Amino acid sequence: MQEQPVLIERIGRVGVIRLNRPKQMNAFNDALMDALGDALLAFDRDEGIGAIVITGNEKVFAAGADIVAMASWSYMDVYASNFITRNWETIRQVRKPVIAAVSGIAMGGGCELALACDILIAADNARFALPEIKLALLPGAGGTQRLPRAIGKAKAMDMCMSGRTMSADEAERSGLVSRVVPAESLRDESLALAQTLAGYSAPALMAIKESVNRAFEASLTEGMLFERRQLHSRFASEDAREGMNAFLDKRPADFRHR
Ligand code: CO8
Repeated sequence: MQEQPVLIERIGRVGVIRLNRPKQMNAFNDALMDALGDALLAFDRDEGIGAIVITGNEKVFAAGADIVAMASWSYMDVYASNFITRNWETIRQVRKPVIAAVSGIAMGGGCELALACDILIAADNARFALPEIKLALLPGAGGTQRLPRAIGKAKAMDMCMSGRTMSADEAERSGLVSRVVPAESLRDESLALAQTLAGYSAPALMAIKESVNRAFEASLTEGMLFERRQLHSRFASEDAREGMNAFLDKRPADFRHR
């Protein structure tokens, strides 16, 4: 029987997606990216899910695009099929928080997928690289755009042009990852964070995600206006009423995600 390219698990209100082509170091082919996109959209539609975790195995998050598949493609193949745009960017449609839990190698498209997530937790053995230059390609799945926004031009140019590897420590110092944890506790720490988020008001988290992402698209004035209107609209939500009343009553809030 053929292996599933991603494995799906539900843990309470958390949806876990495990990249699963271990023999190919989780290299991305169409089957994997279609399955990842389907799983992300299914969890996003599911009212019983409040946060999503994408992970790999202990040794590798993902080693990037499948070079075996790409080696024979022509310009017309990738242009006509809209390579990458077609099915790699489904993650941009997801409105719930997505956490990347990265252990081991996150290279090329693997690093770019992690960069496309909202929060990136790295195990202390994680290694990040955009080595496409070594193939005479370039980081074409958002790497040249998201990396400078995350770590600034100097380090982004260095990583994209040299193809060098960045350790988990340097990645944390540089702002590429949110937190570094011991490899053996990556799963527990990621799930604990996801469970915390999933316990908060889902529409409030969506408003935060939209607002923070807007910071990369808009001027400060426009971004602030967007943020302010998001805040104002929170006052029309049942959850904000409940959150503030629960604080006043000194009891835990019971959010209904409304
Ligand atoms: N694609 C296909 N197969 C791969 C890939 C990959 N990206 N990476 C590893 N594999 C396979 C190897 O071929 C090998 O298979 P086999 O056992 O059949 O020979 C198996 O996985 C194990 O790999 P290694 O023996 O090389 O294992 P090591 O532990 O020695 O090395 C590395 C691991 C460092 C990850 C090494 O395999 C490597 O450098 N891989 C390539 C990484 C890379 O270059 N990634 C970028 C790919 S391009 C990309 O992601 C671009 C995305 C968007 C741009 C699009 C442009 C058009």
